[in-house]
Amino acid sequence: MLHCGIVGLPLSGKSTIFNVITSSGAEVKPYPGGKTDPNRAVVDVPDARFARLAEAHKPQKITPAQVEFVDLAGVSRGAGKGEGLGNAFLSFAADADALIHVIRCFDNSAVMHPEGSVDPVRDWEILDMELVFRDLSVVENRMGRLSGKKKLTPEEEAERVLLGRCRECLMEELPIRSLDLKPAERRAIRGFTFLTAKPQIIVLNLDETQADLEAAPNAQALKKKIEDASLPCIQIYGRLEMDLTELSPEEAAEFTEGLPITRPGRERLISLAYEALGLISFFTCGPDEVKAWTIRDGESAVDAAGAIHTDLARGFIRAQVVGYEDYTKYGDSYANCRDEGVLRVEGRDYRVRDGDIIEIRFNV
Ligand SMILES: Nc1nc2c(ncn2[C@@H]2O[C@H](COP(=O)(O)OP(=O)(O)O)[C@@H](O)[C@H]2O)c(=O)[nH]1
Ligand SMILES: [Mg+2]
Repeated sequence: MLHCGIVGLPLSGKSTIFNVITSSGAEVKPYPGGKTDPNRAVVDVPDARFARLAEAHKPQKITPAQVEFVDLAGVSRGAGKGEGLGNAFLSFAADADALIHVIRCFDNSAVMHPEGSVDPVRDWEILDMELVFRDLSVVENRMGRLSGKKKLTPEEEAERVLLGRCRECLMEELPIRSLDLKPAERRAIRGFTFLTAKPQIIVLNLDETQADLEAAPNAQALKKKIEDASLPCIQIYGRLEMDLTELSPEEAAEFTEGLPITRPGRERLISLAYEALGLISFFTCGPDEVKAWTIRDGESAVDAAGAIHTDLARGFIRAQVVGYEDYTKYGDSYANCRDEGVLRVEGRDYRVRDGDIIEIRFNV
């Protein structure tokens, strides 16, 4: 399952956004393992195709794709070096597949700002710097340990060179994400769980009085920053959208008139996280269960089999595949699709497409 950690300065609206994402009653599942943690929630991925397939099959069980969100403690200026980011923060943030960075644009004198004024560009940079400092201290720790050794193994020597590149990048205040690393190099540093190596999604938390970014404080610099950062970025009306979750769609429409809210913030954010991470869904459909599975775009039929069960990858023979459009066009039935000639038999290297309905034939 995809894990997203929500980061940002104190009082930027992290908990508000977390509530927007998780407050839509039906989709929220209790945290697996029985533990309840008010700062963590598992949410169904909204997907109209999946809903339609479930409706057509009426299976005993429906299992949508899910994403976990964690509302992390606020990061203050200086936290990345001085007293540290805190163990709870680090253990969750290090675990995350992506960081959702909430930046305060709303200007409301009733809500204090830790820096004394509202400036989204400054806040954005403060948070990024704290992540850079933390990663830098991890790099220096490890390099210090390596340089204390008399002789390095070839692997350690390669690691030292690679960490040197990471350090150089961080010293320039750039995220490790911006380094052009080979897949093997990425794997080699995975264990350090660098926070600046994680994909980041920017959430600009606006007030209902701010019809667009133009109305945000320091708007011109903010627009430039968004362009330069080239990160996925969305605008959410945190508090307003949280209030909307309690209203009927008709009532909600009244409140959002004139605001660029076409889909609920929850849906937009989850879809964006999927996109930013290069994830796609494929489906398995039957009378027992209709299930959505998450894999990376570019993965093959045998990877898809492995996502279902290691046995299916090990004993993979072939995959029967129909695209979503064809499947629904021909009555949600493999038999019909076969008759119509749209059911394909694919080998292990077939590149799975978003929305494919797949059945794996295997033998173990
Ligand atoms: N006016 C306004 N207030 C907001 C908005 N988002 C959050 N707040 C308020 O700001 C305060 C801090 O929000 P919270 O989500 O707890 O921030 P956190 O510390 O980052 O988790 C709360 O009183 C929220 O009601 C917003 O979009 N507009
Ligand atoms: Mg909070």
